[in-house]
Amino acid sequence: MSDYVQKALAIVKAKNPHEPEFQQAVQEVFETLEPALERHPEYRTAKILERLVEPERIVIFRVPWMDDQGEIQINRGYRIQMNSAIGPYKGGLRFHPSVTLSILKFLAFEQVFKNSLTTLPLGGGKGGSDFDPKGKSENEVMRFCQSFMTELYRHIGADIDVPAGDIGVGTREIGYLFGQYKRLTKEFTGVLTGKGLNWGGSLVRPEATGFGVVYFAEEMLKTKNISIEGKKVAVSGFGNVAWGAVTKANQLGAKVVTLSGPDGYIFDPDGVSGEKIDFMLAMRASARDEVKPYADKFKVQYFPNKKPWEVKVDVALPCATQNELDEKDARELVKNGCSCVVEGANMPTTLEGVKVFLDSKILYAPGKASNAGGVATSGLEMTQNSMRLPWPREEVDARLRGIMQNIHRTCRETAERYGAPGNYVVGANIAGFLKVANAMLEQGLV
Ligand code: NDP
Ligand code: 2IT
Repeated sequence: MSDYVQKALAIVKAKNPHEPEFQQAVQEVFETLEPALERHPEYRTAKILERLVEPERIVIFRVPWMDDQGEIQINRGYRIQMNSAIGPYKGGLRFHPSVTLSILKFLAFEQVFKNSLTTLPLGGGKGGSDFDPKGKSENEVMRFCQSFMTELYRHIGADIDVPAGDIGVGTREIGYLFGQYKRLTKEFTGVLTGKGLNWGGSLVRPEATGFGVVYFAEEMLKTKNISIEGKKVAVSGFGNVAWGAVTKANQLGAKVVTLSGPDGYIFDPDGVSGEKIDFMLAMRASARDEVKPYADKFKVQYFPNKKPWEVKVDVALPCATQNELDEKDARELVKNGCSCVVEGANMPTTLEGVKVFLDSKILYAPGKASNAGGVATSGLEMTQNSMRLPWPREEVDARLRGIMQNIHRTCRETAERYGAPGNYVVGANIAGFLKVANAMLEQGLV
């Protein structure tokens, strides 16, 4: 690392001492930008790195609501408006008890580069709350969402900041949030994405992130003349992204043999297909924190407190959460002959794990490139809302596939151009960075 990058990183660590996830995300990006900074000294003069790590704005707010027993509950709400150089802030909302400022800042930071890669005019943001949807009644979830929006609505808008779903936030929550936004503003606009189909949502948005991950995997394998058909795939998680990935993997003839939850993983040698995929939706809707019900229902092996990365597979798709795949897991995957790791979750691999994948020269795609299909389809939802014209499924899916192919090509070409052929981390980070950095330069001292 050059002196400049080292210093910039040291400042980030000193200024954000209690934010390990944010530091991790910044370090991963900064370490790869060197060749771009060398070629473009103007970024350094303009202090682009220092600006990128300082959110344009953060809103932190109280979310009071009443539970079904009549007891008052208080949660903390957040919206990080990270960067609007290339478009309105855009990014999901996460409702999970583990949510902290550090986690949302890392997600917002990643989002800036991811959104830049989509080729759509989307800035970067993220938000959420430490609210735990697990075990909450429908009415409690609604009251929480209404209270959350009662503050958030002041800070967002179809041309300002457009939130969507993430962990713990799906169509149901987006519905309650949208309803409250409409009451408060009298406006029916595309202020949120991931909406229901009858009120402005886009076809394919629910599946989009997982579909995009598999389209990306397909492109990566093609560079080695390998087809995804017949490949054995390990998936982690059983939520929205995992469901989309499993669905598309099946459509393309691959066999998914694992799913996981915070409780452990299941191994299904016959493949997660057909009604078993529908059961993933039922498990998620039940708001239980477990994948074990799958093993009970379909009589397959269940490994409590274990991660699926010990299974021998050709392709691994981590789709649960951050830092779910560490150095040891990465070594195990590589040792067992896994030749392609494509991230569906945001930052699921630790820095040490990433190094193992890069050193071993297997195909490895960072989430900001491979899971961009979700936000890209959110961008397509915004376009349809602006036109007041819904597109048919085929049109959205074809555009999504085209965008994923485009991101793949951009990553490869950029990595090549900057002296790291085959390195998707370098390709994604530099390509995502250049567009945002240039927009910032062109807009003056912002
Ligand atoms: P869901 O809420 O649908 O599913 C999340 C899954 O991960 C659940 O199985 C959840 O179990 C599990 N999980 C959550 N937190 C933890 C934890 N701390 N430890 C272990 N498991 C955990 O979320 P999504 O599928 O939407 O999101 C999954 C990942 O994909 C996240 O990293 C998200 O940021 C990323 N992503 C999502 C996009 C989207 O459009 N939805 C787009 C791009 C990326 P439980 O909730 O029961 O704990
Ligand atoms: O991490 C992500 O890209 C998302 N959760 C989707 C964001 C969006 O605005 O659709």
